[in-house]
Amino acid sequence: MSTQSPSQRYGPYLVVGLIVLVVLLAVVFIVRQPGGGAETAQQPTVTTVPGLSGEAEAIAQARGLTPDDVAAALKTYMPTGRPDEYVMFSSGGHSGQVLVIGLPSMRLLKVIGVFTPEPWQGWGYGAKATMEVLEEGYVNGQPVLWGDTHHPALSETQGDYDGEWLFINDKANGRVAVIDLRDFETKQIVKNPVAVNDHGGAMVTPNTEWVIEGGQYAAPLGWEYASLEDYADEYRGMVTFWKFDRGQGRIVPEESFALELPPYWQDLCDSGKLVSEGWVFCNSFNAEMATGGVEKGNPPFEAGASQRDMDYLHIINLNKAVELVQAGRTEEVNGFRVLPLQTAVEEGVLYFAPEPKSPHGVDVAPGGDYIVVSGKLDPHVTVYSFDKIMQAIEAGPTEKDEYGVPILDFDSVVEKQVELGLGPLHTQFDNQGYAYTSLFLDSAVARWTLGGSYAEKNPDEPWALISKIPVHYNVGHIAAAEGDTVSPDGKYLVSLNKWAVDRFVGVGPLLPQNFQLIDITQPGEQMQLLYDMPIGIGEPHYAQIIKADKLKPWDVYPEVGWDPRTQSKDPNAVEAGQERIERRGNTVEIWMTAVRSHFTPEIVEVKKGDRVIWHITNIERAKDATHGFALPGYNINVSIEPGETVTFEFVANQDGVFSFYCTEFCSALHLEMTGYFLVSP
Ligand code: CUK
Ligand code: CUA
Repeated sequence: MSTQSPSQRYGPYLVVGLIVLVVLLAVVFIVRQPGGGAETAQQPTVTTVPGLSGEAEAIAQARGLTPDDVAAALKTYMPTGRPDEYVMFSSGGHSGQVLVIGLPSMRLLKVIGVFTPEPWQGWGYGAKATMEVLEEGYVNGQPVLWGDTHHPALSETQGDYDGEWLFINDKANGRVAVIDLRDFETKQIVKNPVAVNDHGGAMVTPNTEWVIEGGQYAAPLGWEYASLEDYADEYRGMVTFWKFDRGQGRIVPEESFALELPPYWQDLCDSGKLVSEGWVFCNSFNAEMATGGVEKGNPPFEAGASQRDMDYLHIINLNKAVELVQAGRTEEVNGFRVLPLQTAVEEGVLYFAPEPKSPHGVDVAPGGDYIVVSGKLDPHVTVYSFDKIMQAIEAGPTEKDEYGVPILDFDSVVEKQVELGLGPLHTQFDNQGYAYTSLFLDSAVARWTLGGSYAEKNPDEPWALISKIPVHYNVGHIAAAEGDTVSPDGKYLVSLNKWAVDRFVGVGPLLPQNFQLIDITQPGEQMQLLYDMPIGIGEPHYAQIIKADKLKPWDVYPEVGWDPRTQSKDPNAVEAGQERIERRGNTVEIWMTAVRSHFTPEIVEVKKGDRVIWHITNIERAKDATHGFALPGYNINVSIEPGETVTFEFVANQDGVFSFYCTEFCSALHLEMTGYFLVSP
């Protein structure tokens, strides 16, 4: 029997074991870092932050905060009651919603129900105005109650956000929604009659005359059946120009049109501005026209669509296209006007410029003079000169693609190629002559200099990479303050990261996305990461950031009895004392008011099988005095904001006793804000 104690016996093995474990853990940690493992764990280091004392110093010490950390915390801190300087409208991804976030605090202010029912706002649970909007978005009558939102677009006046409207596309189902920024509610959804899905939308022209919706995966126009063997002949790409009528606050489908394009997969688009106003730029991939079929021994799409070195930047003369449409040179697809590809080619509406293969983002510089295309599979961004494009068009291109579209000579239209790093995707701009490009594979944001007239704004060498800041991880889009307008603000940039990996407490295998706020105020190499905001609703793609004081939302609806759908007084609004229930045959109609802390009437009796039409007016004029209305068993749930009138209709097909109640904790006697809906057999 040994006389050694367990620690003496096993000590050496434990030490060796521990070392092996630490090394293994380190390897695992490094390997699982997306973007090549350049990251290292941030260990708290005990430092002293100059100028801190008392509790602040103790906190900084305990957390190992550096002076930069403390500055970052202060830069995002907004004391209670202090509103944010900027508002970011972010795509909610396949939640089908829009996220509204304050900057620099990164506080979530609202989730706007768009393509998807949203219970808190009573969006899509009976309220007629909301059901009608969602129904506009049904596809061939088939309810589609979600959307894959990608690109929000704020309305613009002379190329600057005006804070009036917001548009957003649904990639999955080829739809565009209109949100009124007076009440932050969705007013309209249009389904594209030509394409089943989209991607390069929504983008607006500088005065919001047109909302651009670019296509993605080619299909026959109207997505009618055709064999993939007839791909080149039958399948087509498209870009749609939706006419927006500001007075009505609606897209007008009858005045809108699509442009037929070759069946390359059009990706993102951007509108020209200032010198390039009237032109639109969309890039594409799969100029190879690969049709997949890995199961039949064909190259998979990812390989088939990446064989050639070049795809095509689509250069579209929108003004010319509009002239042709107005002259009646269109055909109809599902009752929607389409400008045929052949006409577009003959009349000089469409040109191509080669672009490095499988690009992703296309972004027009603030002056409208340069167009930046990101390579995705190429470490460069390719910068096209609008001037040179115009010269090349005038000189008359000699090459054509197989659909007859003129191809401009690459070298004659490119201003510069700037090498930034791996996986460049999207570009934004600031007020100091810098451009910023997300690098997906590098998990970084690159800051680089524009040349031309932008070079006067800073001392750095033009068309050069200045610095990169690591982000965590796998960045898609980036959004800078007013970063795609004619006058970007600089100051803040948000990196919309797809992966969070190790940034937050674990919440199971589905992790949040990570929005990172970056301070871009200082020139040169200094960019500072300020804040990580986990996003538990996914997956966001693009966002736009507007100066908060440009938004002029209502505090309460302008008049008691307001219909938010029409933004006018509702004929079924009712005043206090005028509440009533009327029966006409099998129809029972209720005109009800809601005010702290009661509904009037409180008891509604009907017979099984009756059709029920129910109007509720919130007669409150106090800011924030919202009431809800929930009717159990009937899937009715509405939100009635101060001044609003809501209508819902249903058939009382279940008999019994149903207690309805207010769902917003509106007052001390909120629980008493209830009533009975009695359905006799
Ligand atoms: S996006 Cu739509 S795939 Cu890069 Cu604009 Cu995310
Ligand atoms: Cu009204 Cu609670």
